[in-house]
Order: sequence, then C-alpha cells, then structure tokens
Amino acid sequence: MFRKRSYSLIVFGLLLVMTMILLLYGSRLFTDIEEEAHITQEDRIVVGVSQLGSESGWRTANTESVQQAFTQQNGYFLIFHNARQKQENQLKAIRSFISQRVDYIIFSPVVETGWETVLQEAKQAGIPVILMDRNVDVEDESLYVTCVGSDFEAEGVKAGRWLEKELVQQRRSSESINIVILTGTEGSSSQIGRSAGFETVAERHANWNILEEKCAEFTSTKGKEVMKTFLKRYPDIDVVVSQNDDMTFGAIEAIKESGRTVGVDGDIMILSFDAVRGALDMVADGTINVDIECNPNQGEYLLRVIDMLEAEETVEKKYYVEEDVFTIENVTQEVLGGRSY
Ligand code: GYE
Repeated sequence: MFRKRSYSLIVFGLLLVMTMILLLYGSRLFTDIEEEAHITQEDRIVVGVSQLGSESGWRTANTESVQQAFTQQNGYFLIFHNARQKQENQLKAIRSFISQRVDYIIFSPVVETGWETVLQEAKQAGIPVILMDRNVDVEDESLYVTCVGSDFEAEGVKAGRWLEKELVQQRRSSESINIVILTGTEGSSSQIGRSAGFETVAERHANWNILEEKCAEFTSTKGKEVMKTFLKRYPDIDVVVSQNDDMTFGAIEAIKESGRTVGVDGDIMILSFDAVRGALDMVADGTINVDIECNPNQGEYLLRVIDMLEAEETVEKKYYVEEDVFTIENVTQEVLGGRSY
C-alpha cells in the first residue's frame, strides 16, 4: 500500500516538473517567434498589386512572376488583387491600397484611359505607382514613377517585317495578300501598340489587303468565335495575325474545323504574339509560322526598380523587357525546355 502510494507520488512529481519545463520553454519559444514575426513584418515593404485578370497563359505566367518576386524571404508583404478584366475593379483595388497605406502600388492597366483621378489620389497620399505590362494615357506623367513592360509597337513591326521577308522568300511579294487581324482587349496598350506597329509595315505594301480587324479579347473562346465569322465572310484568307497565343489556339481550331490548313505547309499563315510553351510547340511542328515573344517575367524587373527607389536612385520612365522572335528555324529543344509557362 505504502509502496504503491510513493510510486504514484513520484510519477505525479515527474509529470509536474515536465509540464513546468514545457510551459516555460514553450512560452519562450512562442514569444521568440512572435517577436521575430513582428520585427520582419515591420521591416517588410508592403506592395499592393492589381492584376487586370487571368484571360491568358501569358497573364498566368505574369502573375506567377509577381508572386515569386514579392515574397516574405525577399522582404515583401504582397497584397494581390485580380480585377477580372474590369477597370472599375482595378480602381477599387487601388483605392483600397491607398487606404491601407501600402508602400508601393503596382498595377497592370486593363485599358490606357481613365486613370487620372485615382493616380492623383495615390500621389496625394505619397504612394509611388509603378505600371506593369501595359501603359496609361495621362497628360501628367508624374502620376506614375515608371513602367515595366514591352515595346508593343516594336512587336507589331516585327510581325510585319517577318511577313515582308517571308513573302519575298515565297516569291509572292507582288501577289495580292488577304489578311485578317484578331485584336486583343480594345484600348489596351498591347492591342494599340501591336495594331499600330503592324500597320506601319502594312502601309508600305499596296498588295496587302487587311480584310477586317476584330476584337477577340485575348481569349481562346473569342478567338475561335471571331475566326469562324471571318472564315464565313472571306473565302480566301492568306494570313491571320492574332495578337496573342490564346486567340491563336481558338483560331487554329476554327480553321481546321472549316477544312483548311495552317502553318508552314498549310494554306493560311499564322502570325502570333506571346510565345507561351504551347504555342512554341506549334511553332516547332510548323502549325504557327511565327511567334513574336512577349516576356511575362516582369517580377525581377519590378524588384530591381523598387530596390533603386528604396536607395533613392533615379529611375527611367520606361523599362523594356527582353524579347525574341520565334520561327521553326530557332525553336530549339533548349528554348522549349527552358520555357516554364
Ligand atoms: O499578350 C496577352 C495578355 O498585355 C502583353 O495581355 C499583355 C497581353 C498578352 O492577355 O496574352
């Protein structure tokens, strides 16, 4: 009886000591973590990003690039918002970033116009605004700090120049060439620039007939729908210029369903923009004739710009990302293997 009691007393004592040790160390551990989190959170740069939507493979890659750049490890706290193609949603997101007093606002403007008031509000609040991918059309350029993106007009010119050369090679440079154009979101920088760039080359060729330009909103579904109407309306299309790969995928489906062929050995030439992995595969197998690359990996460029601003260095008004042109000749296994999106 006595032995049994002293045994349970020992066990009880041991349990008590262990619980006390656990409580002591446990609480120290937690305060350490809390303190650390507190310190890092205060040191972190808060960035509000308003992405315009998720309409294309390019856009998904662009979003991933931003999310991979503004991480906790890199010293950032990212507030990310997807505007689902609506300017009013972007305006709301930007205003909420202002009221949260973020350190920087980054946004990819769905269209170029209509931003003055909100940018004025950000300026008054002393929050620097960085444009990503697309540009804004404002009189007062001091309303934003800089823009990281592509030279869309140059991309359009590249498409035109490629067609010029290709027609010479095919000995068709004096033949009448029927062209249709699938354009992206109306009023967006990428649509405006790519249209204008291609147009400057097209103007020099009296034999290039632009039969019709129609908006297919940078999506595959719309691309297919618009291409179907083109095919019904125009029986003799020679060239399709499609302002992004997603619309191209839809257009190619429509063309194939109509019984016509595409690409290097087909009867309709395909000129596309973006150069996402799926499209590069189609360049490699000759389905797409040329793809004008548009680089969505803008996160690292944005990081560099913010580093410069933090160091109070002057930044340029525009930073262009690097871009290539892909045809069956230069889409190597290395290019395909290195493409993550
Ligand atoms: O080409 C398209 C996307 O603005 C560069 O937007 C961007 C364009 C890109 O939806 O796929």
